[in-house]
Amino acid sequence: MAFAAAAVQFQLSNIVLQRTRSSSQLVFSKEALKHAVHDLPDWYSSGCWTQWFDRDNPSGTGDWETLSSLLKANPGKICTQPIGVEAKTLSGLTAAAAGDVIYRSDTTSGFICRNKDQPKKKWCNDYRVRFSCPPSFCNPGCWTQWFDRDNPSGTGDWETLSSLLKANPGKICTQPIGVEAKTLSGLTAAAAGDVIFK
Ligand SMILES: [Ca+2]
Ligand SMILES: [Ca+2]
Repeated sequence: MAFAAAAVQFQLSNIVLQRTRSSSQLVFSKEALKHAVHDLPDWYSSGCWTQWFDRDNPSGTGDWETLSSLLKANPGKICTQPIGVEAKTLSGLTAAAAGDVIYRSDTTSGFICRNKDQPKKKWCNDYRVRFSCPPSFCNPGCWTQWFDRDNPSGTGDWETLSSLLKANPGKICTQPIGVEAKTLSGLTAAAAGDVIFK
């Protein structure tokens, strides 16, 4: 979490810096920055954290919790392009608190602590890692196939969710987040000139 927030903060200060250098006055309004900072928690919380992973022990050359090996060992459980990474010792300490020198801790490598980097020939602690992932990974959406169960010959064309669910068990989620309707020829209701009841 700290990692992603720091990255954004860095980006924001970069923009300000660029503006200051290229012109004599700060073009960015205080209001815009306030909004950017205000929106940050929402933007951030729209992602999600994976579970914690601990695949290696420091007994070899170090504790290698690399993204590539974790992805291979846990298909579908980690996004391929995380937006943040967090590592803690099994007892819950950050690397800084544990006093370890960390070789890598980023969203492309994952986390690596090498024994040879540690002072006084001590080993790395044993770490577990987790990644934060973008909303597209956390809440994957999808469209069902198209359904056409009724004809307008009776009182109209009734493609109700309840009857479609009954006729197609397992093919539609019970609480869809969207619905789309088109005529069999592919027109929207507006284009077809129909008045829709619901
Ligand atoms: Ca480990
Ligand atoms: Ca129909």
